[in-house]
Amino acid sequence: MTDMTSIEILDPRLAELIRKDVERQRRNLQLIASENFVPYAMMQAAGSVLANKYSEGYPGRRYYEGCRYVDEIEALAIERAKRLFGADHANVQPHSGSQANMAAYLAVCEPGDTILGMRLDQGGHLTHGSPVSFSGKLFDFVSYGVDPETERIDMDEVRRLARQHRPKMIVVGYSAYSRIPDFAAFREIADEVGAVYLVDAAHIIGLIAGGAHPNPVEHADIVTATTHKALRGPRGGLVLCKERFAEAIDKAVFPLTQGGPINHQIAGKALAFEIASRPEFAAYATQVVRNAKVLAKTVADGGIRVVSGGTDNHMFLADLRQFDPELTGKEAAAFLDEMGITLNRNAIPFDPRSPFVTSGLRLGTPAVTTAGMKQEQMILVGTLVVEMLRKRRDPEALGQFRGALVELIDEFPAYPADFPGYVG
Ligand code: DSN
Repeated sequence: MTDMTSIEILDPRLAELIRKDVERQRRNLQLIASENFVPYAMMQAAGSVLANKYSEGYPGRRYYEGCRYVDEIEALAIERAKRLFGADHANVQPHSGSQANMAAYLAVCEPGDTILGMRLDQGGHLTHGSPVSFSGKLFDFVSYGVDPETERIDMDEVRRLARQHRPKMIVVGYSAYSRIPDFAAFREIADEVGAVYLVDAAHIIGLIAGGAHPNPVEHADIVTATTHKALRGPRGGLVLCKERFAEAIDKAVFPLTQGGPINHQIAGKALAFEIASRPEFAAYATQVVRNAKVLAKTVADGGIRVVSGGTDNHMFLADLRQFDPELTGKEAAAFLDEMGITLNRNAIPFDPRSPFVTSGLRLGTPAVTTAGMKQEQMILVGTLVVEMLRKRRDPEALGQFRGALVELIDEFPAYPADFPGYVG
């Protein structure tokens, strides 16, 4: 029989590091817009013996024997994803959002083809053409951005660039943009220039699942996503597409860009889609957006400018320049983490500082909403963010803020106090 010794006995050092991280997740307020707390059942599915199985191929068409049950599990995940998002076709094998994007590009484009996407420094993602990513190395990316006044996507620029460059693909969907893209207008532009229309919904897929954000599936040819952000599933990727792209997408995931599927993660995805189809999840997604709106307003009322004036989704960017011209995003994020509020520095549109330093912070509400916080708590959180930064050299004030934060965190813990951070 296999070794059934627990991790505490087998590798106490590793067990302790996991315990330390669950403690960190419990003790700090988690405002990173792309993070969340997975439920216990997700750890059971994603930590299961399905990790043992090799199954290159797709349900019913594998290169290994013994795939009866992983076939059923993957088929279940596919069926649930299609139903949840109203998609013709789903591929649940991408190991990550980046892998999903790679497969989507290579399903449609040849190396060297032109793709139109959002500038990384205005909200796009590394895989939308950054020169240090495969995307920028393999494809000729042309980038659109936001209007400097409104800080919303400049659709005139998108149209102009699309007409000028006739891209093979247009990419919509962002890591740091708090407004709802005009999915129908992008469809028109893609049709006008004959481009394939891809939405990278990694950040918003959980909101879409819960009906708290418009669904791009009806407009786009291909939608890529991750399953571990607001969707609260296992770390992994997903591709949804119209039937006419199904074969190309499947071939681009396997065998073009990946080998064996990660079956325990696919089981977790099946579970995430099931949970996300329930009314409780719709209430959660709605609350995530409500919380983000209140948090953004509180931060703005406190004197920190919010990019584009607010948010329609789960996150927003705070511009520190007027609040304190000396304070960089890097310093502010490190200081807040020390104080017990974890978020990330982020470039703001037209940021004069480097992407490593930045003038902004990104704040998101998926994790704190999972912990049970509502608008009332967001007012306190926003006030603490602003006042901790304002009084960052006043130890007495900071002591009081820390006290209020600890009280809040104790009232809304991410996990029970005795939970070691793994299934046991
Ligand atoms: N790295 C993720 C984020 O934090 O937005 C996107 O993939």
